[in-house]
Amino acid sequence: MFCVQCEQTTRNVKGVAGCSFNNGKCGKTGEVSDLQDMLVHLLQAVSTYAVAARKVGIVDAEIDAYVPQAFFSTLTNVNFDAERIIDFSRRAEGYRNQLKARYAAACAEQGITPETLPAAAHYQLPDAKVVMLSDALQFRFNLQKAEVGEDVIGLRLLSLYGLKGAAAYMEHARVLGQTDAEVAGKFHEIMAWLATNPTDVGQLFQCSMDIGQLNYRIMQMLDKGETDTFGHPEPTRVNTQPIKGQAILVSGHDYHDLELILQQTEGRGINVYTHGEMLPAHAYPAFKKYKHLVGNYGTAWQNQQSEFAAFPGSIVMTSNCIIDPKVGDYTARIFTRSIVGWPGVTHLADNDFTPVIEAALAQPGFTADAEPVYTTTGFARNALMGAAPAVIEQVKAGNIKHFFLIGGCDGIRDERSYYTEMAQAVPKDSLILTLACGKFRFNTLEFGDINGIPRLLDIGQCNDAYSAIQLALALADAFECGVNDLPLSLVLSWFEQKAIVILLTLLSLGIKDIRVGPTAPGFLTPNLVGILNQQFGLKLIGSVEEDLKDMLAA
Ligand code: SF4
Ligand code: SF3
Repeated sequence: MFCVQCEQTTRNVKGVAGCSFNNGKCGKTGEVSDLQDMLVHLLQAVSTYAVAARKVGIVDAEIDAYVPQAFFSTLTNVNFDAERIIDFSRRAEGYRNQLKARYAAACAEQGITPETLPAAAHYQLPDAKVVMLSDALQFRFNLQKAEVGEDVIGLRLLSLYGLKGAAAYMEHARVLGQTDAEVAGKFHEIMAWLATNPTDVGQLFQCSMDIGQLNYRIMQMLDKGETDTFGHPEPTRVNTQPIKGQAILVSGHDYHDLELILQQTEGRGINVYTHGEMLPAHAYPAFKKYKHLVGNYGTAWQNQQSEFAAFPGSIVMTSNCIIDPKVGDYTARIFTRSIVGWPGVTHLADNDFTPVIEAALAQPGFTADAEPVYTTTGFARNALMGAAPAVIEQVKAGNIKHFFLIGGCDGIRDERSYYTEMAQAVPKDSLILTLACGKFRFNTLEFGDINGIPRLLDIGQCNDAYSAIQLALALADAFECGVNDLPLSLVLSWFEQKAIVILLTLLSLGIKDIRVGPTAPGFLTPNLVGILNQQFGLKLIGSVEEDLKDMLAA
């Protein structure tokens, strides 16, 4: 195996080695990793045919939806089940064959000579897993390192991993009814182009910016899907402590699944809790009507093995991030949905959550109410825009002097305490905006307010970076300056590919001087990090004191 896509990738004394041998740091086996490389190869073949097919008028919405969905299964901490990855590959091969035949027929009908597509687009999936695994060796993404150099490999991976993040958001948007044939066409073009193993550094760099721009459109679609379906989030206080009674915990990013679970548990005497990135659900009007949605339990993904073990009910993983449930011995009461998979864990392929309800009822539940501890969420686009005039007034009066966006993913490294320390160290006349799961390190601390405006404003999930961008644009408009001229500092934490694509989106919008940590992405060479620093002022986090001085002086 070779995998270097996430922040916890294997490092040695010489630097980043990437995960190799038999197991990744995340628990992904070498077998699953190689099969995922094969799946990506097949999905690129589908996209190659989808691009050709579009030129003769064939656009297939089902295939357009499938490719990003299956690609999503290869993100960090999403699917660890070899058999499911093989199933995704078989279906991909079926779609490729279908497109191939339809393309040939359309060319014949229109009197067009079919394009000669690269050999990779014709790959035949073998029957036996052992042959798949030996084939997969030729699909590793660092194979040509000696030939093309590590910067080219790094830029290819920046695009591939960024596109994985965009694919995940496409799937989240699709679940809420938001699809766009043009976006899908652009996605296929990039997939197909990356399959040609490009070597031009300028073109590769431009590709990563194109992915950033594409993802901006996708986040806009997702925002529309969420707000059209569930209403606009309103600032909402959420209890983070247990309530007496039987319980279901819903994790991941998929609000549609949460809604189904709430509908199917209504009147059953079961309390439903959000976990991790599901927290902002409490702020949507559509969810407020469910009285049995009682609170948020647990913190960020990396703590799930102890937190789920202690949860006396059943658990549903609607999307990333799952880690080994055997460690906490809760395999029998955790369930996966959609692209998520773990061998031996029950996967719910349809919308019937009866097994989850039965598993919850078989558990003791919480025996008493705990003393409530609250956090507040729901400062997404609409609420921020509503608050903007008051914020602008306070800025003009000199009471708010700086904005910090402390956003991104959490993870295991001790260095991540930087983000808590930063939130605590920023001057009292500044506002802190948060999004994604990194906030769980400090979102129950008391930050107070500035003349009624809370100093800590949680925007929502990682994809709600879209709302943060809208606020920045509105402030820039109000102060008649560019976003880079605002007293706004972005301090991001990354873990996996969704964070990579959000970073690409911010860079593609021309946003400069972003700080990112806890480490540089392992697939970027020091040379590439240097180029990003030169072009965008992108910096790695350092000490809280020095970074703060620098940000406030800017
Ligand atoms: Fe390693 Fe991360 Fe890849 Fe898992 S996802 S194998 S930890 S680089
Ligand atoms: Fe990322 Fe798993 Fe936290 Fe959506 S998805 S934020 S880590």
